[in-house]
Amino acid sequence: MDTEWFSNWQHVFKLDPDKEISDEALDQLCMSGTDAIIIGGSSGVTFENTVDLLARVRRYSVDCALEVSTMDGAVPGFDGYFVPFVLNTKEADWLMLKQLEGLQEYGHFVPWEMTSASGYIVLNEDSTAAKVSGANAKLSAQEVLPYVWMADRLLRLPVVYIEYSGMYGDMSLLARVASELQQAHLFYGGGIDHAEKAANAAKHAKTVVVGNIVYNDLTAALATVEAVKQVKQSQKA
Ligand code: 1GP
Repeated sequence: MDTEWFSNWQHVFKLDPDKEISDEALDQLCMSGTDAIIIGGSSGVTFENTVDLLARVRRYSVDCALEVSTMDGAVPGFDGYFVPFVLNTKEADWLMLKQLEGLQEYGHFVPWEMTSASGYIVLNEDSTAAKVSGANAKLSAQEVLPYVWMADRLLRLPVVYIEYSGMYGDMSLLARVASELQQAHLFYGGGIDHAEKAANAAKHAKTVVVGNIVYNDLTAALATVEAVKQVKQSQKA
């Protein structure tokens, strides 16, 4: 059963603290009807740029979560925290050791009830996320499924995140993953630069994450909110 603090999120904008965003653009994103802003990035994340972006998003009532990918960027005051575990990495650092280091240092301060492990399956081998984390991203659908079973059924992680960062993913694979999940909440992110792509992802993922297009085409980014909401509404009917 999906009763986590992020259960109701259908659409999310992911903002990179290492990238510039104007007050006007941020205002439109936070007022767009999206369910949350996730702050996170694969490189250049610091305490300062994370605090700065959090403070700016805090002017709005929208939920704001942190994806904790570096100890430097571990900032208090968010509504929730995702700790990513890259399931298809070859490096123990990204599977568990960095997270463990974080707990050794800050474990006593973790707000556990709003902190969730996020089981990432990184599927775009050219993405920074894949390169930084040493992910074995070239996987067939058949090869992805055991990762999904491990995350969802063995480890019982609350989140499975299908991550194509920078590239629109295989929607038939996403559909297959969705149909296999027994309890985890499915996030999809990657290459959504158009309302239609957002709508297609929303047919399968519980939460659709829109990242980079925010910086390249704000109008297209904003249109994804309504597209996702419409699909979710029709699924309810
Ligand atoms: C990245 O999944 C997110 O972590 C979103 O991907 O930047 O390609 O939209 P994009």
